[in-house]
Amino acid sequence: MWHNRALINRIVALVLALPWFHDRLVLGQTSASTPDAPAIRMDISIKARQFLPSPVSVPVWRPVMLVFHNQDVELHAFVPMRFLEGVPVHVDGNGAPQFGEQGLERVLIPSGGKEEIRFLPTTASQFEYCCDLPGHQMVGKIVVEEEAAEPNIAPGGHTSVETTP
Ligand SMILES: [Cu+2]
Repeated sequence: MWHNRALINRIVALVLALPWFHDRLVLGQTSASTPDAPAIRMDISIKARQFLPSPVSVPVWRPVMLVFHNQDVELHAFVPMRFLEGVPVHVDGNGAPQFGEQGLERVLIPSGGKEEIRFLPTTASQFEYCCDLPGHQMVGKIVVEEEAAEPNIAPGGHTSVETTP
């Protein structure tokens, strides 16, 4: 049974790891961001039962890669609570991701472990995530900011800018 569950999780992870342009097709949305726009990398250390730094700020409609480094001697978890519900997420690293019907629910990150979590923020807002292991009481915050200027479009790109409702 356990092996089946692990296999299902692996398959779900693969299915969710689709390119960004497909993500937008799935979500039925358009934007000015390009599929090959470089991801914005944010390194977050987990140390002494804290997520550092927190908050981190990222622009909306740009692929983001959160890289968690567990520098503690104990296991921790990244739990996105609600903010990644229904959002295609690519997870990579030596942690143990758990997916449910709403997508990524939790990633266990071992001591010394590193986990990359990639997604496309589509809403400018503030989101909290946590570690839900007993007694840890760890909360981190991600601020998705409205971009002041036009998103960067590669020279020669044909991406058209459409007004969002
Ligand atoms: Cu923890």
